[in-house]
Amino acid sequence: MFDPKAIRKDFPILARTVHGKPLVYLDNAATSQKPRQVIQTLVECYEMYNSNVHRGVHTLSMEATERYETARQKAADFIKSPAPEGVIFVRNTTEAINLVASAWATDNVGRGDEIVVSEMEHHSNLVPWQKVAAQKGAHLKLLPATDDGVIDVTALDTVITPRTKLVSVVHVSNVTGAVNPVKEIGRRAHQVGALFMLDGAQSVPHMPVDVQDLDCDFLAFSGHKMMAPPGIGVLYARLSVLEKMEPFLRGGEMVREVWYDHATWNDLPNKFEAGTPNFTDAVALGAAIDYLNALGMDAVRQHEVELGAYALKAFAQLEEVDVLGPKDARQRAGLVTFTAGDIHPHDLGTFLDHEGIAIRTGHHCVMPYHRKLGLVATGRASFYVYNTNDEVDLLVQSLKNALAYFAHAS
Ligand code: C6P
Repeated sequence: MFDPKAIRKDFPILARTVHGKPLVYLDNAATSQKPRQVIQTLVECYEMYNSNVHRGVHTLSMEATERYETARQKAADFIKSPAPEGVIFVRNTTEAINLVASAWATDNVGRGDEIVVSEMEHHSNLVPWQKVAAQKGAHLKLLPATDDGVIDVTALDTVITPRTKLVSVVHVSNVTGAVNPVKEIGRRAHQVGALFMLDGAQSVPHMPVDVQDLDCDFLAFSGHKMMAPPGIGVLYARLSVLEKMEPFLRGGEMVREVWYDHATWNDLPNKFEAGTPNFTDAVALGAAIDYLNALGMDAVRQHEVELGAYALKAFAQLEEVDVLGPKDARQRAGLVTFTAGDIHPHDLGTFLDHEGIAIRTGHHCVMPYHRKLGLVATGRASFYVYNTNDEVDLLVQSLKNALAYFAHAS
């Protein structure tokens, strides 16, 4: 049985206090906490087999290499990649998207071509494409969002055209929480011969994600949002696409043979992993995946839908609080972005922090969409496997206290 109270015991940090109150950690969309099993994996790595991978014939190097490649297989299985070579280890979602914007777009986007994103993209899936568009003389086009904060599929046929080379959208919005209709978007992209990329930063940690079922050509995600350390992430790519791409970075390990004036490239995935990779954190990502698999991703998703529904219902009772995104908890991930009357989100964040509650406040690196909604900043509570209804109750009670406090203060 899925038991968040038992799960909490695996996360040492959840036992600490903040300002004398038990920590209520509701900033999981920014980064998640780490279970003992992941922390222990890192300790074991440094204490037992730390050594460079793919470079040594000695025992430690071979042990490290074996564990690094096992982690790749685990990541591949987690997203149902048909082959481990389709998993490129990178630092994070941002680097994964930049890899595609650099290595793929350089040779595949030309003057007058189109790149399509949505208007709710994180800066990581917008700013790299602005550069590609400017350099290549291409057009960056936007899929609009509905009033409910979901990518509007009625716009697909007009925005995505035969000139479109790539459609890259956020699977789950880190602002509206919407689970976007990505299969439909991908179908339309492929219909016009474009490639289809998903920003999976907020989906892969929270729900089953199957790259074959979604039929995406690229998928980017970050380890630190799914219980692994920061500094390790994944770019999944379809092998047939990856094979035709030039390398992203050049240097050691990505080469097969080097002469003074030229070089040839290593096989996949090494071709895209120049320099010593972050093998320790990759192994820890493998441990995080083991942890999530033991819980079961269907159960993780179910828990967050229930928690989200519970939070939406509680928030609905607060008159001054407006929640962004779909009304139906099944159409959204376990995160709730909101405004609370006239209280500036930063003041609210500070007030809640004094209650031991960590939420994120600001534009969440999605400035243009906030601007479009006429908002400068919002508050966001985001959940994970260890959060409970009791914590939602504490959040709601503290929100009520904040509303009363700031009403009195003004
Ligand atoms: N969003 C948030 O608090 P990195 O930083 O590369 O691991 O992830 C970037 C990123 C890309 N896409 C989406 C949808 C994201 O949510 C994020 C990270 C965090 O919402 C930090 S800004």
